[in-house]
Amino acid sequence: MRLALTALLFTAALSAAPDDWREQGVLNLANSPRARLHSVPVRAVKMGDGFWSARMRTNVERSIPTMLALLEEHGAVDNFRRVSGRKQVARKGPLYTDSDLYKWIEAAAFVLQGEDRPELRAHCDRLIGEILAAQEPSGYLNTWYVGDREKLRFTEMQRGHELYCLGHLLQAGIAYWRATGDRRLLDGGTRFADYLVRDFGPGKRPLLTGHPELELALAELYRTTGERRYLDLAAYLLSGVERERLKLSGRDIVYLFSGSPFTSRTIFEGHAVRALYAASGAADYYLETGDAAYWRTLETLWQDLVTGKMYLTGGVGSRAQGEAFGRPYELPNRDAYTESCAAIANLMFNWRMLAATGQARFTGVIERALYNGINSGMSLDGRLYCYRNPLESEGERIRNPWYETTCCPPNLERTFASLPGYLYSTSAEGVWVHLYHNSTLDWHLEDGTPIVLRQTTGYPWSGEVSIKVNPARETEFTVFLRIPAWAERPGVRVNGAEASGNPKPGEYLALRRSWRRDDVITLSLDMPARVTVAHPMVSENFSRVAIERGPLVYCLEQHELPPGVSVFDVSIDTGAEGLRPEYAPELLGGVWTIQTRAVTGTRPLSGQPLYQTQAQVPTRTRELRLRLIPYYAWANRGQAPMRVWLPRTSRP
Ligand code: FUB
Ligand code: ZN
Repeated sequence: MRLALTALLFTAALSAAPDDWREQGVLNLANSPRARLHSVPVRAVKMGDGFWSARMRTNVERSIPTMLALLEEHGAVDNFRRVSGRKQVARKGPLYTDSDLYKWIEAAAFVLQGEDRPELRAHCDRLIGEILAAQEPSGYLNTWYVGDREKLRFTEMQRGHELYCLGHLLQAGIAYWRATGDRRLLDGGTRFADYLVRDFGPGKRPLLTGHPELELALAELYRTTGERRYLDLAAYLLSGVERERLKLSGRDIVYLFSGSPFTSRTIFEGHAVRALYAASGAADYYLETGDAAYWRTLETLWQDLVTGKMYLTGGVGSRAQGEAFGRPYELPNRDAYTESCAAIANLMFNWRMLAATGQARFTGVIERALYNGINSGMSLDGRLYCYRNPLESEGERIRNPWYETTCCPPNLERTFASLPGYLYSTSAEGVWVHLYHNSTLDWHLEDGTPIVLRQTTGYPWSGEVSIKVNPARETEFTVFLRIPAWAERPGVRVNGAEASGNPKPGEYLALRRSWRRDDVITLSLDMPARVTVAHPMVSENFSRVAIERGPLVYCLEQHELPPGVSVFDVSIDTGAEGLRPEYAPELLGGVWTIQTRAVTGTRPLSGQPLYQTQAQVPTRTRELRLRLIPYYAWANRGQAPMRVWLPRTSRP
């Protein structure tokens, strides 16, 4: 009764405020009972010049337009025209191509949430028309299960992707509504969701997300409409109650990360993207319900992830076989699967965990994945994409404009386009600063007081951050400032005086006071290059080191070595003066490199036997100087061997 009343009030509030679409962020957590933090709208954050705005400009000017041309060329739009009868063509591509177009629209929608781009909007409007023209009166919409394949609908749920595509349709529809107030695509997706609610579930036909994704989309649809039935459908999918009706085997259950109660899970296993999308949906469910069993599972899984299954880059998925998680500490570098979508899913999962708690350990993972394992996924010119993001390479081709399974490129595009929505949050106590970048937040505190936060920084190259706090009137509230876990001696000052409270690495510093116009917070993060070692059970990295600086992981690319010297025969000298950050304005769009001394053998690798006695190993080495580049920027000067984890010289 109480729930029904809440839902009623929520719906009423929505219909009373038709402009709500302008207020909603990456997630609309405004009414989520277990969300401590609430997203701010993407449009409330204007990015200033800097690291991410350069990337975002390339995204909107190159990646998004070229990807639309490729989607057209490969038939992703024609597949809809074929179903609507607008074009007589064969269906092209694998059975999940609809989702690629939906993700592209979502990317465009995030751009439109921040700025007017009439041409981009016109493309979206045209595509929405094409998509909706293919929708059946029942609400069903999928370009694969038509014609001869119609009889297979909802019979191939392990592999079918019907629900995965619907999840992306809903997310695109919601993002486009939040961009423009235009509900057409959202209403189309909702019609399909209603079709499911009507015909599937306990006592009706069974349903399973062979590829989780619909769960999180349904939670967001609930947040958008206030209609409880969508959250209930997500709960049903997460409950795994249908495993017997669908005769699922243990292998399916592991691989799909669905088909058993989410709350029975104790480890991340199986297909990495599926598992992390499922966990994201489960976190959404927790944010709406506070179900303690869900929270216990989410915590257990998070620990499993960060203690043994996540790469230094924030990438996940160790095995090509099944695109799957491996055992704990199974983190091969060259064979790392680390799909771009999996790193993005890692961000999505941690964003929800952060919203629930306000704990910086989740933001640390977000930042790690974003700057490294996600960022590496798109070339600097915005036209090529990585599907895999390994930490070592012999120089094989890694970046392509298009993949037969092209899930990653539009996923990267929607992530970059939505970035302003990840910098700040609000809570009942005040405002949170998660990520550092030149930007202006123009929003309000949760008591309604308008506030502008102006952030100035050279992050991630420099650790100096200044934030001007401008509430419309003097108001007491807290500014939560994230102190990255790697920061050794963080300094925080307010109006020039040392801030009260102890800034602890890996936590948020709560700065509570009566804030007045033009109060200034300064944050100083020392950013030396640092030497990172892996747990001894990560056998590949035994007696190797990786170099990091600030949020960035570094690597050695063959281009940095003289002829005849291989990245596989270099040990670096990490001694006190061994690592020197240096700015290279002409390199890779302008990056800070790490200069280091190193040693290499004097015999070419190709002439060396597979095995030899220790005594036969030549002892002569030669010294060289080299520079490491940020990992995200590798494979932008043509293909070349690359290594993140490097042997360290034993030379004194
Ligand atoms: O199955 C659709 C997409 O293809 C998944 O999200 C990716 O991991 C890849 O398997
Ligand atoms: Zn992908």
